[in-house]
Amino acid sequence: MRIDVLTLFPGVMEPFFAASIIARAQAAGVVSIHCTNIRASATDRHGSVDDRPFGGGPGMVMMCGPLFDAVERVEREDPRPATRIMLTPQGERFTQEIAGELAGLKRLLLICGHYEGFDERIREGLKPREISIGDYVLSGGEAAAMVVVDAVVRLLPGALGGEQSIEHESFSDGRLEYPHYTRPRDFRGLKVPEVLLSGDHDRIEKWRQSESDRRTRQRRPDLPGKPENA
Ligand code: 9D3
Repeated sequence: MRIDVLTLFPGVMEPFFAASIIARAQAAGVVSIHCTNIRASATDRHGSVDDRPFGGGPGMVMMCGPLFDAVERVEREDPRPATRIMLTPQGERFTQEIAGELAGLKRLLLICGHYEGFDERIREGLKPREISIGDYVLSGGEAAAMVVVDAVVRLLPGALGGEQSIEHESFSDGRLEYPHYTRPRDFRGLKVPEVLLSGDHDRIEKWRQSESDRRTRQRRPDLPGKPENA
């Protein structure tokens, strides 16, 4: 998969993509991620990418020209057609299901805005899918794009290397994880549950399932949580 990110802050995003699982996935050839500064497509001598809104009002609006140019330029860099995704507060809510859908594509183009919003003709002309990561106010699309890239890349075959399969994880099966413990057995009087030290793998498995169910019911009653399929 190839992922392009259009942003005014490539320097904020690049170190994130250069770390951990995403870095390893890139080194393994599973994905390549390219950040492009929208400002490189500005046409005036000030490097403007935003302007005041027609009709008045607060804030600045991302201009059509630089963004269309940036999209057209990066799309020409690779023959695979890109699925265009714009990160906006008005988008559909990002979910694990959407992450799975995006992970099946060959090429993504993520567009991050800053300022009050995008000129509406960017929506009309580029017809991107719009995604929001939740109901809270960010100062731009960059943090949201990092969330989307992280959730998608770790689903790509080979991205997790030798680690265990994603089938066991929260949300993919609609329930939360059981509690985890490691050494020491007693930390300042806080003990590891006896069952985990018992060596009885049948009992351990049953305990983990019941803790997972209890936690899901208590904290996330909205999740499907299928204890009967466990
Ligand atoms: C203060 C400006 N807001 C008026 C109530 C509108 C607004 C414009 C631009 C709010 C946030 C932003 C910047 N946010 C994003 O670009 C963004 C975002 C978000 O804020 N929350 C959740 N998902 C996303 S994806 C992109």
